[in-house]
Amino acid sequence: MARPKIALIGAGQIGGTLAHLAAIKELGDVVLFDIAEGTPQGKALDIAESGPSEGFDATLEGANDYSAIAGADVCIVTAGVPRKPGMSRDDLLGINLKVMKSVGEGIAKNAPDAFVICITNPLDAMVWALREFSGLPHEKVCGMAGVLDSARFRHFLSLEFGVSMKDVTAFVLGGHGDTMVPLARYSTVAGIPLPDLVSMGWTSQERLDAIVQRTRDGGAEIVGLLKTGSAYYAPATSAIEMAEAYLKDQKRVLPCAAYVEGAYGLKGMYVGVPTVIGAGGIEKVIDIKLDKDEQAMFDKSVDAVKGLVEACKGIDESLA
Ligand code: A3D
Repeated sequence: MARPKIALIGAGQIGGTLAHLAAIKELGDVVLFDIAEGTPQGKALDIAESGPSEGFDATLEGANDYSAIAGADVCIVTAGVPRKPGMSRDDLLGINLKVMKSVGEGIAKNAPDAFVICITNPLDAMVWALREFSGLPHEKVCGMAGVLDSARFRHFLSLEFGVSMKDVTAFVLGGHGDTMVPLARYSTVAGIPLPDLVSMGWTSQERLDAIVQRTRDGGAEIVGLLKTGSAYYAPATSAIEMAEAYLKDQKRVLPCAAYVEGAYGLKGMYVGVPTVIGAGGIEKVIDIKLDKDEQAMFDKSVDAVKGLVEACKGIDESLA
C-alpha cells in the first residue's frame, strides 16, 4: 500500500517542525507548500538529509504550486502570519482571512478528500473561514488548539504535583484565546479530579487558579520570550497527534475546534470541544455536562468566537 501523503500548507516555523515530526514518525510522504520561494524546498531537502541518520522512510518535497498537494490525505494549514509581542491573536484576522481564501481554494481543487487541520490564528474564526472557502465536509475540517492548550495545562500541573505528565489528563474547552475554559473538574491525576487533589492538600485553590491563568496566557508567555514569533514545537506536536489519530483510525478522544451542531445548544459553529478523531475525521463531538459557572465561561468564549466570525463576514462579502 502506498504511503499516505501529508501536505503542509505554510512552511514557516510550525510547518518545518511538522515536516520533521511527520518524517521521523513515518506518518507518510510530506509536501511542504509556501508562497515564499525556496523556503519549502530548502526545509524539505534539509529534513530529507536527516533521514539517513534518523533512519526514516519518507520522501520530502517543497513546492510553490498547489498542484504538488494533489491527492493529499491530510493537509495541515499554518499559512499566514504569527503574533509579535503586544499583538493579540485577533489582530491577525484581516491578513490571515485573505490567506485562508487562497488556501481553501487550493485544497478544494487539489485535495478535496483530505482531513484538514487548521492552525492559523485567530484559530476558531480561521477554521470556520477555511471550511467555508474550501467547501469540504464539516467533519473533515477542524482546528488544532485544545490539544495544545490541554498539553500546556498538563505540563504546569505535572510540575506543581511532581508527577509524570503521562498521568495528568486535562480538559480545555471553548475558543483558543483569552476566554478558553480549562475545566478543573474534568482534569485529573491518574483519575483523581483536581478539586479532590485540592481537598487532599496537594495544592491550594489559589495555586490552581494561577495555573489555570498561566494556561490561558500560555501562548503569550512564549511570544513574550521569543519576541520574533510564537510557539511552534508544541503546536506542531499537537497537530501531529491529531493527524496520526486520523491516519491510523485511532478513535482518539482529543479536544479540537470542531463544527458543533446541536451539542452544547449551539447552532452550527466552530469552537473547542472534546471529539473523537478516527478515519471518518471528526467522528463525534462529546457533549459533556457543564455546571453553572463552567457554562457561563463557555458562553463567554462562544460569544468571542461569534464576534470574530461576524468580523470575517464584514471583511469578505462571500462569507456573509
Ligand atoms: P511563520 O513561521 O511566519 O510561518 C507562516 C508561513 O506562512 C510563512 O512561511 C509564510 O511565507 C507562509 N504564508 C504566508 N501567506 C501564505 C499563503 N497565502 N499561502 C501559503 N503560505 C503562506 O508562522 P508560524 O509557523 O510560527 O505560525 C503559523 C500560524 O500558526 C500563525 O497564524 C500563528 O498565529 C498560528 N499559531 C497557532 C497556534 C494555535 O495553537 C492555534 C499556536 C501557535 C501558532
